[in-house]
Amino acid sequence: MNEPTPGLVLRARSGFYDVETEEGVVQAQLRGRLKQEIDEIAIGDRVLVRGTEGGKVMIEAVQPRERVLSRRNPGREAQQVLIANPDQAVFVFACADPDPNFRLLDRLLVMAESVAIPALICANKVDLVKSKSAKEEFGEYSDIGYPVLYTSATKGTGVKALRKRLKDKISVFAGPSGVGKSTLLNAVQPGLGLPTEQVSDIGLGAHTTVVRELLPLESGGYVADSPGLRAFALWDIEPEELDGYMPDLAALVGQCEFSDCTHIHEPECAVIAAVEDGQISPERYYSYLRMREGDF
Ligand SMILES: Nc1nc2c(ncn2[C@@H]2O[C@H](COP(=O)(O)OP(=O)(O)OP(=O)(O)O)[C@@H](O)[C@H]2O)c(=O)[nH]1
Ligand SMILES: [Mg+2]
Ligand SMILES: [Zn+2]
Repeated sequence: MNEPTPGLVLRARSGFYDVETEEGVVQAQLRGRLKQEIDEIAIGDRVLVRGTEGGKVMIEAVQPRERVLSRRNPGREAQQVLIANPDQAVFVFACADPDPNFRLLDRLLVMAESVAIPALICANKVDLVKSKSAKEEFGEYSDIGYPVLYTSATKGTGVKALRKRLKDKISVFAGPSGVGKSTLLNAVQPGLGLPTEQVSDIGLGAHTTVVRELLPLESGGYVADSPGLRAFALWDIEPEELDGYMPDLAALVGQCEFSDCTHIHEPECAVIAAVEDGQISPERYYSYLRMREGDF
């Protein structure tokens, strides 16, 4: 590895990085000079590495990021990059046990839209409910234009379709604790050996690492499991921008009487009219109102 070699950062911990290259995974350090130029390297970063005479492997350059998922770092001004260059977010919710929290799903979808990360919804644990009722609950999101997969990680339902969706992409899994994210990933790739039924750190201290590593998939692509992503920690959205990040509302705002319409009380509001005639679901509108009021 005497020439600069391209690689992908799979893991980052205290100054050492596992970088996947065509010669395998190497452990690399950041060059001193680079350390001053960039604050941190995140999983998903594409880098150039090169071996030194001393036998170390150094990261020599970091490619510009296409997109990032970051969160506000509590107590600090800076954003913490959770994952660089994700191709999609997979939001996993259970059809039951725990019951789906659509307010949280709506917040996660808005967050993904705001950073231009395509979202895929997984309605897991379909084995616990009637398939008709699962479709009634989650089908609304297909109508809005989001792909929805109905899966059972324990029965194997929909796992093949999910595997196909993950192929050759960097995907980050998120959703409440206990919905089956880790079980699903283990089903997608037996042997991954992700611990399940862990006590999640959702709601606990602000310093828990949310996304730890990128796991290579045999069929191509990478996944990052996460122990409960808290939407509010990722929030960086102005109230006036919100309607633009909800596709069902965004399609209509041009028809509101006032260009600065809040869609809360104005006359001749196309959004309110659409809620009244059933074109926009009351649930989604309720999510909008809650987010608009800053309630996360
Ligand atoms: N019935 C049923 N149970 C499931 C399914 N998927 C997962 N489970 C169970 O749900 C529980 C939680 O699964 P996990 O995979 O640990 O959930 P998680 O989303 O990774 O949870 P955190 O890591 O805490 O965020 C386990 O007991 C699983 O066996 C499913 O499709 N159907
Ligand atoms: Mg888990
Ligand atoms: Zn309006």
